[in-house]
Amino acid sequence: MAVEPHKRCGYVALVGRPNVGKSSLGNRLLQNDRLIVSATPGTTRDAVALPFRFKTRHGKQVDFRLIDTAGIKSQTKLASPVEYFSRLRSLDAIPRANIIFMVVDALDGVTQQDKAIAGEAVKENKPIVILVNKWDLVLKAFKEGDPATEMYKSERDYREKYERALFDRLFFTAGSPVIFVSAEANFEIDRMLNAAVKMNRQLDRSIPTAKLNALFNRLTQQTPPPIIGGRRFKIFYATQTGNRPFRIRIFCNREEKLPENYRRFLESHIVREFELEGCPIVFQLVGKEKHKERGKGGPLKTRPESRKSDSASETEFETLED
Ligand SMILES: Nc1nc2c(ncn2[C@@H]2O[C@H](COP(=O)(O)OP(=O)(O)OP(=O)(O)O)[C@@H](O)[C@H]2O)c(=O)[nH]1
Ligand SMILES: [Mg+2]
Repeated sequence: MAVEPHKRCGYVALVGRPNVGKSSLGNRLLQNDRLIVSATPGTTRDAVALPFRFKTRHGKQVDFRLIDTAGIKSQTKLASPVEYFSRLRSLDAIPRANIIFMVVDALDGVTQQDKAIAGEAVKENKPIVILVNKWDLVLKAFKEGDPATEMYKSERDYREKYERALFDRLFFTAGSPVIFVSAEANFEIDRMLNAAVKMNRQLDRSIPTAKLNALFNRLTQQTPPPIIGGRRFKIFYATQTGNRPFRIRIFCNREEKLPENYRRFLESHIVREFELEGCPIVFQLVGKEKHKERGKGGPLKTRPESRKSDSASETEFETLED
């Protein structure tokens, strides 16, 4: 079957600190040298969307739009108005994207600034794939017996410790997939895209209500929510109300009494149970009073969701038949 040339596609944004290799990875994805790469941090100034097509391992073709962004510096380290506007454009790319490729450096580990950048994507309820770039430098260090590698048994040990430290720092992401890549060595580039395609499929999943409630029953029995102000948070019933981001409405006793760490606990278990790695879940809590009002036909007020809904959600990825 002929491939339709102008199908709409999904936006994937490469975000991260300056110099971590976003544009280099972008060039690998685009299979050309269109994006400027340089050892000087702050090379990319703008956030431009560029189309490219990827053939999955199942032979399907998927159209993407890649947004390469300027490295995001801490606000206190901005040296000029140009840097200020570059930073703004990078942050603006986050709500526009369907999926965030968050790039971190394999040698530096996850820094405070990485944490802040991931926080921006989480604030927008965006699904995140974490790319640990410059993996070739780690392999080289081990090969050459670099003294910095002495505290690790092997590359594998380094990788495991890196991943553990990463989740420690980025504990607030919803179990994002982590891929160790190298733009320089063209290593695992297809895996990045397969992860994005998979995530895009996951984002359209329906969570079966019966299974969701069974999970909540099990979780609240095994690990009851903490008692706050003399009363325990109680879940009566939960149901999915939307996708991109996943929205789950929870009918409960007191909507203001769900502590953040318990919210994360519920989110991480839903993500694990329904294989939604990296996809944030937004809970809309409906307390008993509101629940009653609703029964009377009153307004159903929910918790504020993300600042914007997934702006690109109508332009889903399109899978084109060969
Ligand atoms: N060894 C190694 N070097 C890399 C890799 N990826 C990028 N680099 C180098 O890292 C430097 C920065 O690369 P860029 O792609 O410009 O990084 P960036 O994140 O786009 O940087 P900004 O646009 O300044 O934010 C360049 O010198 C690249 O050659 C990699 O996988 N391995
Ligand atoms: Mg760049």
